[in-house]
Amino acid sequence: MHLSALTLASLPADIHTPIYDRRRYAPGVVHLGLGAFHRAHQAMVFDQLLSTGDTRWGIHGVGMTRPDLVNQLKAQDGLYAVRIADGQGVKWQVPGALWRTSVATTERDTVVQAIAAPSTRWVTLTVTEKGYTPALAQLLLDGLRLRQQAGLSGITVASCDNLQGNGHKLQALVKAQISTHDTPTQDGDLLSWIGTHCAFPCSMVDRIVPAATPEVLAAASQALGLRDDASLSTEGFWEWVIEDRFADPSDAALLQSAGVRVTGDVHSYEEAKLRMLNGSHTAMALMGAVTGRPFIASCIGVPHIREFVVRLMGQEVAPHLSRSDWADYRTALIARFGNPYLKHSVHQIATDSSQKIPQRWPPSVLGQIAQGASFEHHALAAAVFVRYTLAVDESGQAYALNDPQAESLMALGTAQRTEPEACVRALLGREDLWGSALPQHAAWIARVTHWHQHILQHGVDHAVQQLTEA
Ligand code: CS2
Repeated sequence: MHLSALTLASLPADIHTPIYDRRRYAPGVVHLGLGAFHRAHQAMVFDQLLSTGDTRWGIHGVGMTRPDLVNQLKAQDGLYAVRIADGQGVKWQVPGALWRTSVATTERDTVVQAIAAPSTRWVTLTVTEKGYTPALAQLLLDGLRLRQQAGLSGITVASCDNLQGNGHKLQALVKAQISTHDTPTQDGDLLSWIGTHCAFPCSMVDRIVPAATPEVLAAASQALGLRDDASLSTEGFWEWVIEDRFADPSDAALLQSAGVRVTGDVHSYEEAKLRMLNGSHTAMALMGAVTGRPFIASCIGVPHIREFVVRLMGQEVAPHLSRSDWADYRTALIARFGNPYLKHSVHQIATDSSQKIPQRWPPSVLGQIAQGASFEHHALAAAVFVRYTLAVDESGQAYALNDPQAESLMALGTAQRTEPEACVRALLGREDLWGSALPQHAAWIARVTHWHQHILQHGVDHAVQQLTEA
């Protein structure tokens, strides 16, 4: 038997389950990008708010393209179990905030209507770095225009993707879309209505939530006594820092009561998280992919990789952060990376590296350059990225490059077997990855070339050892 509204009551007593009525009210939140992360992060915050008796936080979850997860969740009435596990212990919880589900590609009108529904107060987004397209902006605009025409209230539109200034980026995308597509009068009206009534706060979200593995699904059915095809595994740690900018200002206090940090300064949290957590993640993921280590925990468990990550953060990232408690943050991160319950696949994190690297590495490298300081760790990481584009690991196992730029990266990357230097130059010349300054920087290119040669000759581990023993 599956987990569902009908079987919920049969769960063991120690599993935390929703205590509120999930059928009587319309959702107040439309979430775009219904994946693992949202279900183990914001959906659990909204679950907590619903538990207080505030019925406005039910979610209409929208899968952007693939129907499989949405179908599984539909079959389970939007219910799924989350294993929260780390050094502090293991517990299971079934959040109940997901009330409706749709797929944007096949049910676009339903999604537009959901954004325009009178009960909707928030739209949250985790559509990944590559999801910020004109099509996304148009989807939002179609919903917002209906709200404006119906004389409804404005809403909070909160981007929760790993992008610096994510709220500003989303707002700019929506504005640009209005100017390109609407007629001048409509255009001005809608633009000023959005400006006056809607809010696009920046936000930083953090919780490690790997894609579920068969092991997690098996553990779920063991713990629940029911089959759950949508279960997830995560850590105890979570953080949501959001800019104090809401369509309904009273949401600030509510979110705070559920453990969310509401602040005027999201920026310092964003930059620390993107460059320390995500920057190290990308470096380890690429190292793991090339050396054949499957999980982040297997990488951080190797002393020289651990030392590499500690130094990358302390020597090259931290000096440019406005967050002063970075040393504690780093200690916590190292422990989180080592969480043995999180089988966080390096290939999952290496997915879309071309979209992730720009936020994660170049700001620190440029900061080091400006101070005349060393950027060896980032240079080595960049060299591993070049090696990664060969799509075969050091023991000869092929892997797929899952990236919107896969074709062009592999076309450039293949040349490293015969013309390694030209290949490094070509890959480092791409402004879409490195920005406009780094491709011109001779010392940067020279150091990446150095480490790349070392890697081709002696392997990634040897290079990392040499750097960390220096
Ligand atoms: C990871 C993130 O896949 C990735 O790119 O770096 O998903 C990371 O696990 C989260 O941002 C943690 O909050």
